[in-house]
Amino acid sequence: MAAMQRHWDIFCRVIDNYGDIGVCWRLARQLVAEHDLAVRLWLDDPASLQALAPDLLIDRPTQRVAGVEIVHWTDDFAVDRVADVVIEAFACELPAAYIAAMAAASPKPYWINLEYLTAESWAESCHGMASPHPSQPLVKHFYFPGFTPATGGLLREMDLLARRDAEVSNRPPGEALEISLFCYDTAPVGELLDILAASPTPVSCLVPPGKPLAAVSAHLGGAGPWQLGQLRVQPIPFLAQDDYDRLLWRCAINFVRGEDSFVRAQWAGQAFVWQIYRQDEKAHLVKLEAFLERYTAGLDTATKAAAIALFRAWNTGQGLAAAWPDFLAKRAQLAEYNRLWAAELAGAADLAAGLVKFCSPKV
Ligand code: TRH
Repeated sequence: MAAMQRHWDIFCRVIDNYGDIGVCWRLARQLVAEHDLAVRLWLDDPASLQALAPDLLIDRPTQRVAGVEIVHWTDDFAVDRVADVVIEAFACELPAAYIAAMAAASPKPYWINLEYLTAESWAESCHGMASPHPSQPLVKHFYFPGFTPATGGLLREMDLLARRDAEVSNRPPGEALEISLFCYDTAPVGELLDILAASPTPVSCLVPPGKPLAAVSAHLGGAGPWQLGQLRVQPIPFLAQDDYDRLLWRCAINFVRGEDSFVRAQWAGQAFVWQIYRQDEKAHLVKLEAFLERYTAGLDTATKAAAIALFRAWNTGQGLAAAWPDFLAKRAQLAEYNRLWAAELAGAADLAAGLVKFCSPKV
């Protein structure tokens, strides 16, 4: 590794939820652990990271966790040094003083805008695109995560699938069908619970705090846990990111949302249902269809129809009761397919490795 690329600054603003920091924290840890880089994570809302990284102390201006230097990004931001690679996560807008310092630096740092994940094909043509700064001698590059080798790939730790397989092979089969429920409060959660409550066999539904638990409480009343016939609905704590992975490996069906949990469910190799982050004018439904087209391309007709129907029902609130029985019946086929899907995706370079390569001096 050339010395000039050792220092990376990642800037992250939390818009809402945990996706922005979820992605940045995962990336930062991986750059340290697998690429031996010195990474600073500038974060405007440390409390949101504490949920995913319980070792973090929210009242510290700066601290080191998992080898990453975490700096509270406040309004009185001052530049001490410019990194060799600067990641602006999700167009969060770097401080003007930092941009000026980048412009004055020699050599100029690599400046990357890390974009949101989409399965739409335009991500391939936009990936890597250069955007010269209007007034400074700087060029920013757009880095698009994605599902094909022509994009920036997906976040995946080097040993992730091996760790998953080792843990799954040691696990005794449980009595109940385990379901994890991470969703927005706009999902048809009440309808799902009613369907599950009619199950003739035991079902355990594990619900993290925040919007998922709020939606469950709104439907069932009280704070839980709840027992409804064969259905047990169990509130669980918000888990550290690595423990959340283990939960996804363990559950037979994972409801996930947004960006990062959606990707983790794909690595988990279990059946999953994705609730996409809502956008104005239903733009998210176009993204959903783009993913469904890519993801279900290798499925047999019946399993494909079952997956598509459930994803659409979960995202539109229409048709859940009709879609659920087929999805449930196909969950073993979906799990098997998802393991192959994960293995195929893992054949491409992971996002962190791709970024390191992208930001290496071209000789
Ligand atoms: O929280 P999200 O809804 O984040 C969203 C999306 O990223 C969306 O695209 C973005 O625009 C918006 O935020 C601002 O869902 P996501 O992306 O799955 O992020 C959740 C993170 O929380 C992910 O890193 C997994 C982690 N997590 C845990 O670490 N432990 C837990 O117990 C749970 C439930 C999640």
